[in-house]
Amino acid sequence: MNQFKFAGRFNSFIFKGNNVYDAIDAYTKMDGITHLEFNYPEHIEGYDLDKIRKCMGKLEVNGLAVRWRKEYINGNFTNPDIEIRNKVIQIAKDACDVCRKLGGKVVTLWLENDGFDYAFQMDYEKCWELIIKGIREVADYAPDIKISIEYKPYEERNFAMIDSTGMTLYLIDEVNRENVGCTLDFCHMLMKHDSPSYGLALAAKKGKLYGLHMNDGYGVQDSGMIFGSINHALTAEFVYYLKKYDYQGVVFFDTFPIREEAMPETKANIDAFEKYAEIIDSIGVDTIDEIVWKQNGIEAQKLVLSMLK
Ligand SMILES: [Mn+2]
Repeated sequence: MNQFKFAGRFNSFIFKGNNVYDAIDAYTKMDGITHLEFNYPEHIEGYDLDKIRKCMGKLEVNGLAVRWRKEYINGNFTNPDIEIRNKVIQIAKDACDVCRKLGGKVVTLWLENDGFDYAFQMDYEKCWELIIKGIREVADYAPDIKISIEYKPYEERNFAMIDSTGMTLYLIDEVNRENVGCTLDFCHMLMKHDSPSYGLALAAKKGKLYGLHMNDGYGVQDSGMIFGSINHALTAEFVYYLKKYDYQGVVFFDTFPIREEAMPETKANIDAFEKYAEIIDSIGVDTIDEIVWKQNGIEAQKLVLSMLK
């Protein structure tokens, strides 16, 4: 049985009035959590790296996710203001430096403002090239860091430039750098009506699956619900493919406990993931392979039902 590495979302604690040190402290007390995942700059600025390292204890850092807020709403790599665009790139480079200092390996880029809302608002080819150039600049600056692109189909913009698994893999191909891959967010995939496992398989086959944001939802919005709470069959299939491709990265739970308490909600995610991993192991990847190879809907459904025993 492969041992998965788990990380939780800092903001689950911070949005309830805690600071980063409190959140780290909570994670050190939780069974199952092995890694930390910071937002940059928000979880680093105003904090002391040495104190963070001290608080971490045995926990490791997986990486940082860049957040460009407020002044960046008109675009990240596609920002029409060249000075703001330069700042966007600088923040991503700074994130790589901090990531390395904390022993992390992955910097996640969600291009939340690189999109459009109106017809005639954007020169698509020009902006596509700006994204490619921007990502290359960051990737070449930090060749030892994995630059991982997380797509989301819409929100903050009505249309995101990088809006699907297919577009993400196309982007990775065009960027053409050894250290550029992707992070797949289960809810974002559901929002796009992308099959989560299909995307996982294609990204993993290319060696480009750098990260996971695990959660669940109904597909209309970024629900950020507890892993495995809604889509039983899709979740089980996803864990089967993670085992099949021997995913070695960190499993980060990108869930939003707004009304739930952060600690038991994090535990509920880990418990669910481990339960699914156990179910897949008990049936066996090889046995599931044989069912999948039949390409038969009834056989597939029998397998899903057998998991409820
Ligand atoms: Mn996410």
